[in-house]
Amino acid sequence: MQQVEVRLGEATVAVTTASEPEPVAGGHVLRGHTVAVGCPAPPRRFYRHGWQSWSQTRWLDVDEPVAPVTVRDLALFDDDPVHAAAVRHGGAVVGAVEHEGGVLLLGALGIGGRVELTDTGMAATSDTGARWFVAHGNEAEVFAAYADLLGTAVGRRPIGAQRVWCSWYSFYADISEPALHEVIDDLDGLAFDVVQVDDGWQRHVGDWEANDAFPSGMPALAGHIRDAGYVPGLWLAPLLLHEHSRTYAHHPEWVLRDADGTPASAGWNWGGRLHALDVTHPDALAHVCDVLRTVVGWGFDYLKLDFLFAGALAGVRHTDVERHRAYRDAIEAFRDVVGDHVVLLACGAPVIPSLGVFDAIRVGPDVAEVWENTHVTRYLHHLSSPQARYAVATSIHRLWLQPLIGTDPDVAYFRTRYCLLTGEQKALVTDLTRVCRFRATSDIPSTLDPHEVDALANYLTEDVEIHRLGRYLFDIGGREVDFGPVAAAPPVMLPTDR
Ligand code: 9PG
Repeated sequence: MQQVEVRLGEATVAVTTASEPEPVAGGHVLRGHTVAVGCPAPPRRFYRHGWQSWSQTRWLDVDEPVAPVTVRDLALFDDDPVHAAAVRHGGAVVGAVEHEGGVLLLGALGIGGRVELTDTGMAATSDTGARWFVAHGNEAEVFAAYADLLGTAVGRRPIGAQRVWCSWYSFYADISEPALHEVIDDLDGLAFDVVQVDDGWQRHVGDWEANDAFPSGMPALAGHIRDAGYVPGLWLAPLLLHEHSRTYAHHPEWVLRDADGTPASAGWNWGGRLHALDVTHPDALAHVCDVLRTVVGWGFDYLKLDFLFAGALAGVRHTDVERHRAYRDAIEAFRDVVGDHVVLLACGAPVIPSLGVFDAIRVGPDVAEVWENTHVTRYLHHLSSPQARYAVATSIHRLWLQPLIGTDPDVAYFRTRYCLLTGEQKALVTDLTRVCRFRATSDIPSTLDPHEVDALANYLTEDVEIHRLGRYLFDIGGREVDFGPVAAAPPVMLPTDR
């Protein structure tokens, strides 16, 4: 390790690296499993890049307390559980500090790594690679330069704008063939590209067959969607096995284990414990590839693959590969199986390791028909649970990914019925979807007022130009929209003893 000074634009930055910094477009490349950078002036804010789709991603004040989620099962859905007890602010793969003279960015040119805020700058470690990019200057420029190198190192696969009707935020898991048929009739004339069937069609999480609410079967449903003029889309959580699934009962040897040999927890949902499929086990991988081959064979050309963090949890695997590498190998196999034409949307997914394989990725937690779930944020410190405010805050901080992958901020709401969001809050979420170039809703036209149907119809067909004017300020079709008051405000939490 050596400590050297490197000239980055206008600034001189002290770096700790294993080899001489190598100049590249927009910055320098450092090497080493651990590297560090010193900020030219005291850090004011830290860009915390959440590990997976739902994980909080935000510029935080360096003085904000580190407030871990207080419930272990929730922590599994929150951010990288390996770092849940970290005492410093940190993020996955990339981090940045803002000081009075600009922004200093440090990011891995690979699929893993953690960047932590230090008193004087940032320190980073990685088990998956040893190349880092460091840059200093204007925020937009340093992130664009990083994205470019990251795209070359890991991959890029950006897609055009999407218009999706998704069943989740109206029906939740209570979907059925007749209910979806009714919606499809109801969508008549609305310019969606995709009708995506979400959670609720399967026998169990892990048993990916139609349940009794879909008596005609999934190929018939896909055919019905296609006949109506839409691309059939389907949700599945291919890397999870519910403890009560048949697949888990038959193949307990397929799950990730803790060091003591017990099946590792991948969280709690659907009324039971979840386990993570160990996709380094050749039979487990073959099984999940079969599932994907089958659903594509049914006629679904748009797949929302959810809860993918399960593939990169720490634990004992059949083959001892680093956890992000295990995830990456699996999703590359998924892409090979489904082919190039299928749109793959990642959700609950480690973000950087998904680049180049997925067409789009959820870039924030779930929206909800409430703005803020204050009990969950205040008492449990859980900012990745469904709430519209944090969906806006996290998604808007992930736009630098757009040259590499489609950015899905979750759905917009046009409805007044069954929705507690104010008109202003709904408008901000809708503007977020415009900025993200990913337009989705779960609203059912027959539950909308006539003017709400018009608003939805216009939203799907409008052609607005978008210009970014600042970190949070956008020109959207001639309107100035400021996401700052929502996106920059710290969460409301009770003080912690840390
Ligand atoms: C289906 C949903 C939808 C949604 C996904 C995902 O318990 N939790 O913290 C939790 C977080 C997210 C979540 C569900 C539960 O939502 O993001 O769009 O597909 O699964 O179950």
